[in-house]
Amino acid sequence: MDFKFRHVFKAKNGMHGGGKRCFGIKGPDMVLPVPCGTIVYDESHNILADLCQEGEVYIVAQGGKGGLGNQHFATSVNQAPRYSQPGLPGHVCEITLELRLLAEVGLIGLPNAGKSTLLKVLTRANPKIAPYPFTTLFPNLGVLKFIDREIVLADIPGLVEGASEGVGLGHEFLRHVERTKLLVHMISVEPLSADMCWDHYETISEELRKHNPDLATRPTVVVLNKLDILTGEEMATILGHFVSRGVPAIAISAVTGAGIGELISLIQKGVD
Ligand SMILES: Nc1nc2c(ncn2[C@@H]2O[C@H](COP(=O)(O)OP(=O)(O)OP(=O)(O)O)[C@@H](O)[C@H]2O)c(=O)[nH]1
Ligand SMILES: [Mg+2]
Repeated sequence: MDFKFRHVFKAKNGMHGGGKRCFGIKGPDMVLPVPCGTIVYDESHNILADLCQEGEVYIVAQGGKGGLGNQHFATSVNQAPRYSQPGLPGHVCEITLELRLLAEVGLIGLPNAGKSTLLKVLTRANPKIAPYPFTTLFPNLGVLKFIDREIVLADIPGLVEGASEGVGLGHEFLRHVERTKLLVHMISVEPLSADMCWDHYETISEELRKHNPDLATRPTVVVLNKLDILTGEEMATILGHFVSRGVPAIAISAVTGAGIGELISLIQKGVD
């Protein structure tokens, strides 16, 4: 947001030199703080820096070198020359900043699948959850804690058909899952029919493929959510439908907690 409405950043000039051989004070650096995971591009979209480490610094535009005062040009016959060298202008350039979150696991799926509910169950994040699509407007991060390690999960806004071409909110956020090691693809069983659940799965898989073929081959845990609204038999039918198409899935309920233990161990295995 800091860069959304303000586009011109200019460091202050250094001070002028003065009499008695005084040089002017250097102008203060203009520092633009950015979150970890920010990529800096130049005008032709080449990557200048990928700032992934806390405290990492990249100099985008070097200030101009100060000029030399007249004392530098003094000679024995001209001890106070009327000449001095002017300072050089600073570097001016145009850059693009792009944030790609540094999460190990990305939660993806259609709107209303229960991604934010799952994030809330797995981590201490407190995302907004509501029974309508597009509740999540910006990615949420949460940390899944184990005794010996922590895994960062990103819950991104729901994707829809055409997301890879800019439909809905998802396109803007698909890049946030590009760095993840593992995707958790959530499908709500709410349509109640195995065919429709499969359609939803294919819609999202297709958008991932179109956005970046790498994402389509990323290790993925397919999760059928809202197990609690089905009978055991109905759930088994849907799971069978996925398995027969070569996509093993697990069934969970983010609300009752059923299947969450199994999902956690799959996540742990998936990122190791
Ligand atoms: N019955 C049932 N409802 C669930 C379950 N998980 C989530 N829900 C409900 O589904 C609705 C949508 O949940 P969210 O977590 O906001 O869904 P989302 O995938 O984050 O949705 P977007 O942010 O719009 O993409 C909410 O009303 C949840 O309470 C579940 O396991 N069972
Ligand atoms: Mg959400």
